[in-house]
Amino acid sequence: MAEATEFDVAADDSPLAPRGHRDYDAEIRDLGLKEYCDLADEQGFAVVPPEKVAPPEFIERLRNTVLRVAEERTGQKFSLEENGNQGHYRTEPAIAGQFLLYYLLFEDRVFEEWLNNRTMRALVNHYMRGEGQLSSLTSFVKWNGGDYGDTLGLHSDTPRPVSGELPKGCNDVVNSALALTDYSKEDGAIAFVPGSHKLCRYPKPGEGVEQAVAVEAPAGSLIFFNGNVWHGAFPKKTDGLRLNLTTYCCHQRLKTQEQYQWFVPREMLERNPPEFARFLGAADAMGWRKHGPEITRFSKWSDETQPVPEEILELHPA
Ligand SMILES: O=C(O)CCC(=O)C(=O)O
Ligand SMILES: [Fe+2]
Repeated sequence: MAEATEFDVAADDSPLAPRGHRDYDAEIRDLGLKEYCDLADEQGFAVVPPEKVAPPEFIERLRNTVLRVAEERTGQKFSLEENGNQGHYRTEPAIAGQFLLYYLLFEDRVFEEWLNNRTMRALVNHYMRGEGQLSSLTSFVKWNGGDYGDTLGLHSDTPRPVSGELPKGCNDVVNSALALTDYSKEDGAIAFVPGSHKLCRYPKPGEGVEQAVAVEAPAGSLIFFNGNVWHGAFPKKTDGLRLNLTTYCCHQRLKTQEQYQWFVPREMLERNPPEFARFLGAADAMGWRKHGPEITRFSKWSDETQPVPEEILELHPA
């Protein structure tokens, strides 16, 4: 073995090395989430039960708000017992029996309350050592006939690197579906191939279908999964809606799917804890224009437990 030199990288350069600002593992222990992290490490996903996530009234508020946004965007009436209709809301992927409601954060205060959810944030922090940011906040609205075909739509969520190999630490992205209706196989539950995250590659078409399992879980459960695990959904064969709120997060060094960084209103930053600003990339200097990196401005805020300074707030729309 070559002798260490002063140019060697830090001894502990594992993806889970503690680079963050807080003790994220203590947070996991305090919230009683260790067993779910162990499960997620082993299977690639874990289902956190409703009582560890949010009160039923909060889930109901979220569900009602998602239904309201669905009505506003489609021009159609929605109820949980009836099948949906995309109406004039044109988005992709265009799949019969389902659509996605994108970019929900700015639709209602309930979504920013969700982003402060301790359980979800502790899991994201644990897997990304505090370096996670919101990439997209969406709802999958699905009804009878929603179907990804024979492959169950199995895929990994991690963006594909040039090499085709997904990161072994599995933490470039993490995702979670907060079930807003009960999930069962017949109702088009999310499907996972347990352990597939360890292969660190995408599935070939049709691969993994035989091993796929359905998540059967009551509304209010948080289905948390890492970016490498193969997942899709079983066909929805029953009438009525399957609803969720999907919080897709990526490492701060990656591009987000939806635009938040400069678009978060100042008022929203002021009324939320400072960690919220960091989670939204609201103090991320990258993406500069003629003023360059503005190092002095951005270096004013290096500790996410401290209030966001005026120098950064003033960059956000009033
Ligand atoms: O529930 C589904 O239809 C699939 C969800 C999915 O692929 C995702 O949230 O990344
Ligand atoms: Fe996915």
